[in-house]
Amino acid sequence: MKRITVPLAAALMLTAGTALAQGREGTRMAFDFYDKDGNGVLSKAEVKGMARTMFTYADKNGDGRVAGEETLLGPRDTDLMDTDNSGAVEQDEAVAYLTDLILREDADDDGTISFEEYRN
Ligand SMILES: [Ca+2]
Ligand SMILES: [Ca+2]
Ligand SMILES: [Ca+2]
Repeated sequence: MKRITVPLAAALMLTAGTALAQGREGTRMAFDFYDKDGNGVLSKAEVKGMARTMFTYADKNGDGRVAGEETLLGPRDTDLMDTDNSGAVEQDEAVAYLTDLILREDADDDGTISFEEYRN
């Protein structure tokens, strides 16, 4: 299978509709991309890297905040993630929220996300 080397496609697949988007092959490519050490599971650090990439692509004007027309998961991003009530989602808020969200898929509670957990 072709391996994708640019983060853009993987990040777009994620931001287009969260980790569930684009079918099994797209999910597999995204998973492999973020599994930086290639051990077949996503550690918390790798999940954080994924969350940071999602934030970077969501922040289209590069001002360090996701606000207005920009969106990570949907129009309610700010309600969900704006823990300091600044009216925007900053990177630390997005990374904390998304990391929690993804790590919630850790069905066997081993602290890492396997591909089977990730695609569910
Ligand atoms: Ca890994
Ligand atoms: Ca922005
Ligand atoms: Ca905020």
